[in-house]
Amino acid sequence: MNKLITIERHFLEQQKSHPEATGELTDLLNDVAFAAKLVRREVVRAGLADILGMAGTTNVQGEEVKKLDLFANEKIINAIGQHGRFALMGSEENEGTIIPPKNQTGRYVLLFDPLDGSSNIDVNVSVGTIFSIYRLTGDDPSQADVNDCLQKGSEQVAAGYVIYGSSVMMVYTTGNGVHGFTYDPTIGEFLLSHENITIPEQGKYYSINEGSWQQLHSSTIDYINYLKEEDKATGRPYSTRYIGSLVADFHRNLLTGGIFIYPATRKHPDGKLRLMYEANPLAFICEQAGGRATNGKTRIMDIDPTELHQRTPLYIGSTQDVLKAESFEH
Ligand code: P6P
Repeated sequence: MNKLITIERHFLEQQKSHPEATGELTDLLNDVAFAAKLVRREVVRAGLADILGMAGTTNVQGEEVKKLDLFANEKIINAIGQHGRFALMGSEENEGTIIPPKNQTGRYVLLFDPLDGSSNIDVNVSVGTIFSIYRLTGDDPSQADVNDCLQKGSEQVAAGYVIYGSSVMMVYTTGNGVHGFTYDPTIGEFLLSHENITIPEQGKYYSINEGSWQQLHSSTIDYINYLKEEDKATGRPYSTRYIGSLVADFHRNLLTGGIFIYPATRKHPDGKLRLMYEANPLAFICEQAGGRATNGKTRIMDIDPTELHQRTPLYIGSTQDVLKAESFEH
């Protein structure tokens, strides 16, 4: 029988393992969980609420913005910004940094992708919210600027994601392991369902868009062909699993083992995925679960950021699988 532990209770328990904690991070995480409940409410009824379809605008990525992207972005900014705990925010949907509605008083920075994989919303495929939290680099919140958003992933104090799927789950880490919570709509709470998630050392799934075959570099093609060869001793051939929704693909591989790759391609020479609010938070979670995350050569969380929306190739998942993939890249 699962102990009925809410995510708020779990945040508090985690705080107790940090004697120096002031409780501020706990408050931030509670704000994020609350925002997740607001987004969930709309996502799960998207087909009914006439909020499907293009909002007719495009985001900084030049991608069509669906109404739910816009909604999720606004909800997160307002639901979290109103308490003044964050001095600054950065979102996939906003070109520049966001100063929360309340004046800059908090000592933290929130970077997030409000609704990743949103192109899947209309066909009822899982989508997700990804978040990453840093401390300000200086002491004066009113002086916070974009440089506070450009810290290495290794400086994150917390990271997580919400997956809006067959059930809605929130998964997070503060550096003390990875913990998953399943939303119970009958009580409106995220309840602990996956304590101390660890990723298998090696998996049997690989996730890559094989439709980009013509754009892949030969080293990536060689690795994928290696995975397709028959060799029981090394658990091959692997099975391919690619949903086209990063959070959904990552979450499956986190629980079952495997590797997700969005490599450098001819169309995306720096990869497609974003370092600050996609690769870094998932890398923090993956490493805390015992996995590995690199750009094919360098640890994701060691990359020195230069731009808020910069892209990176991403090899993430079971340690043995990522190491094997890297061996083809050298
Ligand atoms: P492709 C969704 O648009 C997304 O940002 C990620 O969620 C997903 O992993 C990736 O792009 C899919 O990209 O080029 O395979 O369609």
